[in-house]
Amino acid sequence: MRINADRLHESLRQLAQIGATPGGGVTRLALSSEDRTARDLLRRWLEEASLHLRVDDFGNMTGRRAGSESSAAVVMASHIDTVRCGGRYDGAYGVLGALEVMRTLNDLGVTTRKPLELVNWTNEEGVRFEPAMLASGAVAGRFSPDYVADRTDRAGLRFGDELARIGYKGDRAHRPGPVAAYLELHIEQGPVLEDAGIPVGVVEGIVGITWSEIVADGRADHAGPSPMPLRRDALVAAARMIAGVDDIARAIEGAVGTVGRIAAEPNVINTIPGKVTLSVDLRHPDAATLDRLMAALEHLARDVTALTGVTIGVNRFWTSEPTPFSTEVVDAVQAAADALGIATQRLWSGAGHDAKYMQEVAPSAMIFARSVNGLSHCEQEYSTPEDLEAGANVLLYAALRLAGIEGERISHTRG
Ligand code: HGY
Ligand code: MN
Ligand code: MN
Repeated sequence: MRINADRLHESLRQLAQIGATPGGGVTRLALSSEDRTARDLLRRWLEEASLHLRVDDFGNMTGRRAGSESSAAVVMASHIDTVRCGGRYDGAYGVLGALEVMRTLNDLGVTTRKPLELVNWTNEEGVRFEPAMLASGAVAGRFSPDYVADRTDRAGLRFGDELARIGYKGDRAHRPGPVAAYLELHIEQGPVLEDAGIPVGVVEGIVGITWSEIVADGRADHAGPSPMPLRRDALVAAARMIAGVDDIARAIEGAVGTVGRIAAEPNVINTIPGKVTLSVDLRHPDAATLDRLMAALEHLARDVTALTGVTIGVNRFWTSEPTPFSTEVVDAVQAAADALGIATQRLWSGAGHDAKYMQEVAPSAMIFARSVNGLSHCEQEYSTPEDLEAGANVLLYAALRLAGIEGERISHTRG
C-alpha cells in the first residue's frame, strides 16, 4: 500500500498556481481572494474524494471520511495560507498529503475503524492577522471567538469581516473533532535533515515562540534645520533595537531572534521619523530561556530610551509555549517509517505549527520531509518529489496505525 505520488505532485502543482509569484513562490495570505480561490479548489477536491465537508466559525475546513466506528477521528491537517512570497510546500504539503491519503484509501477500498478527518486551518501563518495558528488556537480554546474576529490586518480590515467576505464563515458546531489523535505532515523548513542526509523527520515537539510589537515614539521634525543633538529620531532608536535583538539571540545557545516587520512614519525622505513600529519574534526550546530573552529585550528598550530620548514600548502579545508531542503518536510515526523502511531522524520543530494547539486537546505529532538547503518562507523553498512521497507514505501508515483497519486484527500495516 503506497500513495499515488504523481497525483500528489499534480495537486501541489495546481494549488501552487493560486497566488503564484514571478519567482516561483506563492503569496496566498489568509482570507485573501487567493485564499478563497484555493479553498474553492480544495472544496472541489474534498467533494470528489467523497469526504463530508464542514466549515466552522473560524473558517477551518474539515473533510471527514467515515470509519466502521462512529468514534473520535484521526485528524490529518495543516494550512493553505502562506506568508508573502512564500514557498509552494509550507502547509500545502500537509493538506494535500492528507488528501492523498484519503484518495489512496478510496482507491484501495480500505475502511478504517476510526473516522479520518482532513483539516485546512485558517490563518496558520499569522502574517495578515497576527498571531499565528490563530484558528487552531481558537478551536483549542486559547483564543476567544471575539478575539479572533476582531484581529485586524495592516489595512485595518477585521478577520471576522474578511472571513464573511470570502464566504467561509461557518458554524461553531462544525469545528474539527472530536479528535482521537492528530498528525501533521510538513516540510522541515530547516537544515537538520539535509545535514544528516535523512529524508524524513519524526518530530518530537515544537520550540517556544513569543511575538512582541515594539513602538519607538520619537518626534517628527524637518530633516534640514534640526540639529543632531536635539533630535528624537524614532528610526535611529529602532535601528539600535534591531541590532540589539540580533545580539540578544546570538548570546544564548539555541535562541533565534528576528525583526521581520517594520513601519516608519511618515516615511518620507525629508522628515525625521517620529514613530516606528516593528515586530520581534524570539524562539527557544526552553520556556524559562524564552523569558530570559524577553527580559533582555525589555532591558534593551530601557537602555535605548535613556540613550536616545525616544520612548521604546514593548508589547509581548503572543507566546506559544514549547510543546513536546505525545509519545504514543510519535511512536506511531516512527513505526510507520520503520515499516516502510524509510530512514528517519528525531528532531524538534523551529517553526510553529497548528499541531502545537492540537497537542493541547489530543495526542499529536508531526512528520517532516527534508527541505533542500533548509530554505522556507521564500520562493526558493523546495523538497524533492521522492522526499515528499516518502513523507506522505509515512503519513498514510501512521494514520492507519492510529485509526486501525476494519477487519484487521490490529492496525499493523504491512510494508
Ligand atoms: O511562524 C511560524 O513558525 C509559522 O510559519 N507560522
Ligand atoms: Mn506551515
Ligand atoms: Mn510557515
